Amino acid sequence: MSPDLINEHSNEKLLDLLYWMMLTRGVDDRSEALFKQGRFPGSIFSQDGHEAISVGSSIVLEEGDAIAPMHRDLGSYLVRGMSPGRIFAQAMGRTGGPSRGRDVNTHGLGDLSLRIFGYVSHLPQSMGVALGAAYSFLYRGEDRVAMTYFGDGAASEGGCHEALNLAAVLDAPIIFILENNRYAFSTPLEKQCRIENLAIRAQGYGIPGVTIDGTDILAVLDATREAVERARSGAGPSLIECKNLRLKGHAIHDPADYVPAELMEYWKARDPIELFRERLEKNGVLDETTLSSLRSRVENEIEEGVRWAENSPWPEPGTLEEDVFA
Ligand SMILES: Cc1ncc(C[n+]2csc(CCOP(=O)(O)OP(=O)(O)O)c2C)c(N)n1
Ligand SMILES: [Mg+2]
Repeated sequence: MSPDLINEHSNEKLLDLLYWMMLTRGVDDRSEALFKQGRFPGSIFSQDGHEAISVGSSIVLEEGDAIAPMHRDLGSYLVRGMSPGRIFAQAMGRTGGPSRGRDVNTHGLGDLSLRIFGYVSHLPQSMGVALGAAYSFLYRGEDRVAMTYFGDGAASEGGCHEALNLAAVLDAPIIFILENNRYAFSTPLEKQCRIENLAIRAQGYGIPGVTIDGTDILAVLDATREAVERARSGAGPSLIECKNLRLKGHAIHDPADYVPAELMEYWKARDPIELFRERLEKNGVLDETTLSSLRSRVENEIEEGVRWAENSPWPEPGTLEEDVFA
């Protein structure tokens, strides 16, 4: 765990990071419960174990920057301004969701007014979309950056290498966050490649690449800050590989029984939220009262979000052909 980084942040900022991770876990847990109650036709991709990555990276961005999150990046959506209510409404197929009831999946979970691209289901094609945004910033001389996410599985696809290479050649202001959670659905890393740290591939593109602990939010934030500064200064893209494990199955239907028990135990003891909570307590930043008020704040926001989503109307059948471009 990054030893000194805690001193670089105010207590307010540290508690804010904890809050966003707790909200992410809370929305994810509630989504699972709503799914089991039959109130959620959409599928749920577990976020457990990814909160430090999605929150720690997206929190570095500024208004006007663009982000192309993937299916483990609920934290990025929340941090970038998408409310829990809209996220629930999306999975419920209500008009309050970003795709206005056209899609009950996270695929349609984009909002250009927040500069969030809904992700492209075909892995890893969101990387190219984010690169397009980054290049447009460069072309127009705008002081903005783009950030995108992809998994170890997506890293084995050709589009990943095309996006990284082109970003390097263009000196595009983009940050590539690689979530190496050791599995692509049920395929373990060792069946995909013969290397342990995927960031070494950055050398092949001529860009910086680092491998960091994806359970340590301060390490994620620190690495991202450096990459964002680099991109803003005109020095081009960076690759940040965050290592972790998905603490549940790929999606709600998957019990992940192919993951060895010892491996799961090892990473469960490194739950990013628990690690950070303990660290804040040890450093005198968090006490029981503050924690319980954070918990109630999160719980209230989730309750409010569910209520808002369930009150949001279903789409009118007559609007079926709206937003269809081809
Ligand atoms: C080209 C393509 N093949 C297969 C899928 C189905 N699929 C969706 S997510 C996923 C696993 C991706 O693994 P990884 O990139 O490691 O991300 P993780 O789910 O582990 O976060 C698969 C196989 C897809 N969306 N696109
Ligand atoms: Mg993976």
